Amino acid sequence: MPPTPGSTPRVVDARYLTSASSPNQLPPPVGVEIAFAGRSNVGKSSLLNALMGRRNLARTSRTPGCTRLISFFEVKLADGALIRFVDLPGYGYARRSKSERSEWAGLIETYLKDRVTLAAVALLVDARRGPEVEERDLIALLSEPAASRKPLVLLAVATKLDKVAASERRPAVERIRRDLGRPVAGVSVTDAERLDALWRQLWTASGLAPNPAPVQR
Ligand SMILES: Nc1nc2c(ncn2[C@@H]2O[C@H](COP(=O)(O)OP(=O)(O)O)[C@@H](O)[C@H]2O)c(=O)[nH]1
Ligand SMILES: [Mg+2]
Repeated sequence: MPPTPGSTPRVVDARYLTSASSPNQLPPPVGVEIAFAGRSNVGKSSLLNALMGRRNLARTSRTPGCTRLISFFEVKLADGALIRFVDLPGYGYARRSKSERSEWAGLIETYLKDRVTLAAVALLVDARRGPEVEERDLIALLSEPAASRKPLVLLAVATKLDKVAASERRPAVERIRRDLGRPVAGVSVTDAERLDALWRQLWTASGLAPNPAPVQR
């Protein structure tokens, strides 16, 4: 049955495709990609696992900054559509050497500026911490005109909302929204309803949802 407008996409399969540590290792650009960005430990891998309905496909780690690769996952939806989820390396490694930081910046910037299949970027921000300079830098980078790709959807996501007291959740998300000047989806890996809402937004942003609702670019 074709999906109905407003419904949540159902994941029927998810698999790891490949990882790249330099631009020449990126897989051929095929289909539609949604990238997930955020500082180390913000909850990227956990969110990817939750959205893909897989416990440990995107490896989660308690050691911040141990992922220096761009990893690609292929997600198959019930209507047969394929979406690639892309786990970007976390930023905010103060302890890294300068050359390592510039290698990282080169890879991530090349990907974000040139990738023709990139439809949307989910920018993750810890709900308790709010955006800092790295998040602003990333938004500025994504706002620059890009030569080879279409304009993309930027979705801000406030993570680990369960760690904020229930009465503080709405104000915390609202603060981040005001700070970034764009809509923010609050999520927690333990909150299925919020995860579904985010999935619907990502699906719309991918351009694969039926009669997509307008999304702010
Ligand atoms: N309470 C809570 N903890 C979370 C949530 N998401 C991630 N975490 C924890 O935060 C830590 C870092 O998560 P991870 O997904 O590895 O972050 P990454 O470095 O951004 O990939 C891990 O200990 C996770 O269990 C969440 O929604 N709620
Ligand atoms: Mg991770």
